[in-house]
Amino acid sequence: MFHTKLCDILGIKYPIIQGGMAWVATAELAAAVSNAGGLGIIGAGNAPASFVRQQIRKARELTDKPFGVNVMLMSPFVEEVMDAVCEERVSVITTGAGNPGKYIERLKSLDIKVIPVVPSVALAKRMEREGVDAVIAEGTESGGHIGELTTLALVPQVVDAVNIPVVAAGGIADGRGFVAAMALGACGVQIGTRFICAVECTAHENYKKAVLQAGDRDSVVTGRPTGHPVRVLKNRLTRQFELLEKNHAPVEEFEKLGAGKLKAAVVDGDVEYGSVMAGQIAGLVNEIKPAAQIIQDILGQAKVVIEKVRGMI
Ligand code: TUI
Repeated sequence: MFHTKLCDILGIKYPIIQGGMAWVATAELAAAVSNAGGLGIIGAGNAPASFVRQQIRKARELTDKPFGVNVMLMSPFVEEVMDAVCEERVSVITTGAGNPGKYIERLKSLDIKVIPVVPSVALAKRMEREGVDAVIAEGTESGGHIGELTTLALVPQVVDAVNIPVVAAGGIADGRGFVAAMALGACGVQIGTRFICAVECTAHENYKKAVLQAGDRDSVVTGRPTGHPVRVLKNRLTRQFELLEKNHAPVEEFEKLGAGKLKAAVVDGDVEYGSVMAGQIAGLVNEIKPAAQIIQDILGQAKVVIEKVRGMI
């Protein structure tokens, strides 16, 4: 059911990639998603290579299925993290927050699949030319660092512009979103926010509760003046960001306020003054359940949705 080209390329059962959320996407979550037939991803975020290496080894103990690492290209440790994923020969690398061009040749020579997140048609085309295996077209509905286009506008335009598989991301958390992504021409989906509320996700319970309680309008985009906008759930920290914006504060002030705040929320559970990154679809996430159940529910709903649409013809 729902076998696509992406499944063949990655050696997975279902075309569902778990978002590589920094601090949230640990070995435990990645292994659970991979064991359930999707592609689990370890989020490297801003962590040093030693942490990423330890997470890869832990994931290998928890699953014999393929899994990947998301390399955040703005990380101060990006070079050593790339060395580590190459040495460890992980199956797949997804990248975020930049252009992975200079790493592609080396990764490909080691037979590591490369799937960058792209926020535009231009970057998708460039990545295809440089030999990546697929792209993730991520809409502005997503949590964390975002581009400007919505998933509904971005995905079909990227699909028409490239000949490699396109994975849709941003605002997808159930079977309706899954089918919508396929209708736009995607070969798979990347799902982040829904997996925050997986049983196996090691994020602090306060973080999970914040996502469970969030409604449709509870996320906001901070840091636009820095050129690196980030979608997070509204709290005391986002009000401080709003003040900086109102006062046209220098970029350094934004950076100072944001430093260490994601870890504070995810690891320490400070959901008032921490950065609670989550997508607009958080309002649809109302239950903590095992990753395998999340995936099976999405696929089951997708089947029902397709039957319903068929009945309209
Ligand atoms: O990367 C993400 N989401 C993230 S990264 C992150 S850590 C962070 N924290 C604070 C500030 C910035 C990062 C939290 N969430 N998603 C994938 C993504 N990639 N979204 C947007 C992009 C992107 C943007 C520009 C990808 C490529 C790009 O290219 C610019 C260029 O150089 O061409």
